[in-house]
Order: sequence, then C-alpha cells, then structure tokens
Amino acid sequence: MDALVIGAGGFVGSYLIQELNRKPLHIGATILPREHIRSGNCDIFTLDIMQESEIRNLLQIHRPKQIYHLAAQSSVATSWKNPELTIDVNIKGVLHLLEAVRSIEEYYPRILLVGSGEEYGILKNNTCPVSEETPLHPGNPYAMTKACQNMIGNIYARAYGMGIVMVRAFNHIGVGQSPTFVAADFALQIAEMEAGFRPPVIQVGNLSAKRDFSDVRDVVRAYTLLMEKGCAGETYNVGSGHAVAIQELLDMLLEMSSISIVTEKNPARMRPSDVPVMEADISRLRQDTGWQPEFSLEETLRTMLNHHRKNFGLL
Ligand code: A2R
Repeated sequence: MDALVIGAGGFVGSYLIQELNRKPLHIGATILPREHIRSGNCDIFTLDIMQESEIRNLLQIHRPKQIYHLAAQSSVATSWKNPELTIDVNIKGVLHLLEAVRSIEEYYPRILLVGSGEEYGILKNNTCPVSEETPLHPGNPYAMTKACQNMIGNIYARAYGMGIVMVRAFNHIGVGQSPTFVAADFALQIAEMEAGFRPPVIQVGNLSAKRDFSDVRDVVRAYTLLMEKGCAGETYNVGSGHAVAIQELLDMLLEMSSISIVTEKNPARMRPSDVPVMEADISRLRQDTGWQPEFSLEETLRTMLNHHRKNFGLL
C-alpha cells in the first residue's frame, strides 16, 4: 500500500483521498464503523485508533509507505465537555499509531501528524503572524491535545529516527464542513434564505475576530507535498498567511446573494473569542515545498454557497 489515511470519514479525509487519487497510488482509508467516505477511490477499513491491536494488524498486513493521521476528536466545544475522550483519542491515539509502527520490523514509513493553529492559543502582544517557533499557549483541551501530539511526534522523530512530519493547520473551509464552523454556517443560512426556508435575517456571533482561512483542497495539497518534501521532526504551519475578519467573510457571502439580508447578533452564537487574530507565517511551508494556494477565499465561499443552492434546487 502506498498511502493510508487514518480518520478518513471526517471533513478533510475525502478531499485528501481525492488529492492522492491524482496519482496512480494504492490508497487505504480507515473510518469508524458508523462512517462512510463521501468520494475517492481507495480500500476502506474500519478502525478505532483506541484499539492498539487494530492499528498494529492493519499496518503489519499492508505496510503503507505513507501514513496520514487525521483521526481526532476535533471539536473544541466537545473538548470542554469531554476532555478525557479528547485526550484519549488525540494523545493516546497517536501513541498507538507510533508504537504500532515501531513494533513492526524493518518498517520505516513517512507519517504526517495533523495538528492545529489552535495550539498557539493566546499570544503575548498579539504576535502576528505566528511562526512555528512561537511558544505554544493552548487555550482549550483540544488545542492542548494537539500541542501534546506535536511534542510526541517531535520526540519520536528524534529518539527513534522516525519519518514524522507535523503540521499545524489553520482554519480550512469547503463543501461538506459541519455548520458548527462559521463559513459553513453562513453559507447554509444564506442559501436557506434564498430558497425561502427562513426569513432573510442572518444570525451572527463575534464578527471582529480575524482568522486565517484556506480552501480545504489547498490544505490537502500542502499535506501531500509535506509528506514528500517535509523534513522529519519538523513542524509546518499550513494556512493562507492572511487573516480575514469574520465580518469581511460575511460581507463577501452577502455580496454573492441574490436577496437583501439583514444581520442580527445572536448572543448564543457569541463564543468568548480569546484570540482576536490568528494568522500563520507560512514561510517554512513555502520554502520546503513550493506550495501556493490555488483557490481565493471568494471562490471557495462561492463554491460552498452554490453547493447548497444546488441542493435546494436553486441552480
Ligand atoms: O468524531 P467522529 O465520529 O466524526 O469521527 C472522527 C474520527 N475519529 C476517530 N477515528 C478513529 N478512531 C477514533 N477513536 C476516532 N475518534 C474520532 O476522526 C472523524 O471521522 C475523523 C476526524 O475528522 P473530523 O473530525 O471531521 O476532522 P477534520 O476536519 O477532517 O480534520 C482532520 C484533522 C483532525 O486531526 C483535526 O483535529 C485537524 O485536522 O484539524
């Protein structure tokens, strides 16, 4: 097997498999029993990363040359409600993977561990953009587990000479994302209004926070490039390198709409936004891989909006 994607049943998984499908590779993908993969050509296996023997058996049989580790409890909100589950899946899960690799003789795959821009947390003096050397101050249990995953990857790469590359992904958006994320939420609300399913009043939370948004298709391309060209033991920010206010993102979507929409602040959507600006310094990614984004934010938002319009019979 050329590449194995662990945790392929989530938002990013199908996009990564589609990107890998651009080359004639033998690809495996793991999902949880209740999940399915939206698109892509691959062999599918069910796997719970909490079961160490399951991952060891899979790797022993198929010996994938590349392993993309996406499996995670990836919701910040859930991480507050269930920190233990988050620690189990995100920290013990990565240990199970790395120990399983180590237990197999003469097996030296490349491994990509996917972390998050959330690891940086609240920065002193609002350091911006953040480079990979910026000290981490994770501000929630999810971010803490991803920072820990990064440290584990670092230690295993150095101590055992493993081919582990770590990424810190900033906000990535696209079709198929859960509407618990802001861009997906706005796109869905606007399409529902255009279809007449709800009054033309968009519910918004904090619009002043600035975030670094990328198209998920650009993000998975960065992952495959890092798998090929990233330095083992190194961490790479993956983002656009430009922070955009949520207000700007909303304005872009409203401009694309065929109807006139009023904005309404909804206290229930106000998250205590501890981090006013998140912007990635992506020099290391650019330097080592030559990666550049292909999709503009506007293009991505239009794709998301049009996806819902098609579903509602508007296009
Ligand atoms: O939480 P679920 O039921 O949506 O399943 C997620 C799955 N997962 C697991 N897979 C194997 N063993 C487990 N014990 C386990 N627990 C959860 O990993 C989901 O299908 C997948 C992760 O996908 P998403 O939650 O949709 O994350 P996304 O957006 O695809 O991000 C991929 C990676 C994650 O590591 C994020 O934390 C990072 O990028 O930003």
